[in-house]
Amino acid sequence: KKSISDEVVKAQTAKPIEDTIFGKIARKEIKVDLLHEDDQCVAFHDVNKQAPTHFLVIPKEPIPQLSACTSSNEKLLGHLLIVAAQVAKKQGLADDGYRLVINNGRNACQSVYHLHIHVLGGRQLDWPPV
Ligand code: D5M
Repeated sequence: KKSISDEVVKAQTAKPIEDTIFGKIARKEIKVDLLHEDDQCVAFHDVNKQAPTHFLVIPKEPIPQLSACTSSNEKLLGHLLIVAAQVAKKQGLADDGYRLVINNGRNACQSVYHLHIHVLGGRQLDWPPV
């Protein structure tokens, strides 16, 4: 059993960003069907799907948004793209194509402030995105 002081320390050091729904998914506090998991990221279906196949790739590290990234995140960002392509292939999207989207900030309608890459496919997508 953890002591109270451990819990207090944990509460005092918790960053708000770690409390997004995606933080909880990344830490396995909320169980979702994972399409992929490794030491750096997880992928899972979007609950509000905008295409026949629509999944998200998120880092385990709770980075709020793309614009918060620095060159220290270069390797991780590259990894997320590679994983997106690998999962897209596994989902059968490789032949017909698919789209990656990162919504960054208010104008882009970012709603969850934990970095995520949308991967959409399984239908003809319009351009430009509305
Ligand atoms: O997109 C955030 C996306 O996250 C949006 O398409 C819904 C999705 N979402 C929200 N909660 C969940 C859970 N619990 N599982 C799966 N998908 C979820 P944004 O780019 O921030 O607008």
